[in-house]
Amino acid sequence: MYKKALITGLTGQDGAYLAKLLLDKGYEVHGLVARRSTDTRWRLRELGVDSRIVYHDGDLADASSVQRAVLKACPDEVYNLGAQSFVGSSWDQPITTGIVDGLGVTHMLEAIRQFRPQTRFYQASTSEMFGLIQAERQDENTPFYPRSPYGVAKLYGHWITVNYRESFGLHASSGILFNHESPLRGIEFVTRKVTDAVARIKQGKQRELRLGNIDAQRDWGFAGDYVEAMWLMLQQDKPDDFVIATGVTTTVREMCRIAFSYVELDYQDHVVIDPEFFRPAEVEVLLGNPAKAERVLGWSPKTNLKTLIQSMVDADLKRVAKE
Ligand code: NAP
Ligand code: F7E
Repeated sequence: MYKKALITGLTGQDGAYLAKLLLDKGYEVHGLVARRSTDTRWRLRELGVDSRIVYHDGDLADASSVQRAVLKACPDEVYNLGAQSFVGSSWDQPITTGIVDGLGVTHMLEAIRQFRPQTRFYQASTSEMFGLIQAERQDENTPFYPRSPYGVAKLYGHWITVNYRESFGLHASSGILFNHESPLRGIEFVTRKVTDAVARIKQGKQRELRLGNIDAQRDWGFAGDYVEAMWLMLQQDKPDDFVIATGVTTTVREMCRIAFSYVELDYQDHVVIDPEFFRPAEVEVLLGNPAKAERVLGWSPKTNLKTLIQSMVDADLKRVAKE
């Protein structure tokens, strides 16, 4: 018997990779997709999966649409990836971020509890919940200290997932994922902002790249590897929480060096520090410990940062050349 999955955030980076993974495994894939005035399905087309998905019009802020999607899709598994996911915007839209990234999780958990309690649930939690880090390497037992409205909203989403698991016995798991990137990453995130700029500068279409705090450190992995961990969590007998990371941390500065040097440029000739891109409160360093995921799920990252950034530069070089 094939399984049915419902993905929120289907049109985002992770949604597209996860849809492909599940379709390849023989799942019937449904997506909750919010109406927008512009096309949002380009990532699904890029991976060749857009016509193989059952779409449900809905928004995580609208509990009735979430309920309808669950009732119509009758999913075996729900992956809740929908979110206002850009940390920088969360200071400009703190209320929307709180409703979608926080309350939206409860809308989905309530729909499952009331109408389909056998459904397994995955919550897209984040290393941003660690924020001002309380341990050098963060794992499932590290205390949280979020530093942005995004981190705070996600922390609510995380704890309500734990609470519904403990209160109602739902098979609800939370993946605490560290930064993961790909050629399908949104252009506002720093890796993609850099690889897009490298491609433009190399082709004479841009001269400089304006960045904020390039001394910040992140534990960056490849999104394609990370969606596999999401799926593995829902295949376990017992729901649980897992840190998904590479265990290596790198500065934004070093990531720039990797990207520019790949096309024989020196980042120091092009990067300009601009106060506009500094945050009201910064997460200076993140470094995950994925030992539990390795032990219980048998998961480990397959892609290192250099290979990842070079693949993103390659994709951007091709795209920019066609513009
Ligand atoms: P993304 O590319 O920004 O995608 C976000 C998705 O959420 C998009 O499909 C977006 O739809 C959808 N969405 C936004 N508001 C919505 C609403 N009100 N109702 C329903 N859907 C809505 O994010 P991502 O990188 O794929 O990340 C996936 C999830 O993992 C997010 O929850 C994110 O917070 C979390 N996460 C990401 C990372 C990472 O490094 N990528 C790490 C940890 C956790 P539109 O296309 O219509 O805007
Ligand atoms: O910033 C610094 C910035 O926006 C990374 C989301 O997927 O991962 C992501 O959140 C670092 C920060 O990602 C610029 O200050 C410097 O220290 O690429 P980012 P993020 O904030 O880490 C987590 C795990 C999520 O859950 C989120 O959804 O880079 N930085 N200069 C800059 N960042 C940006 N965006 N732009 C700059 O110009």
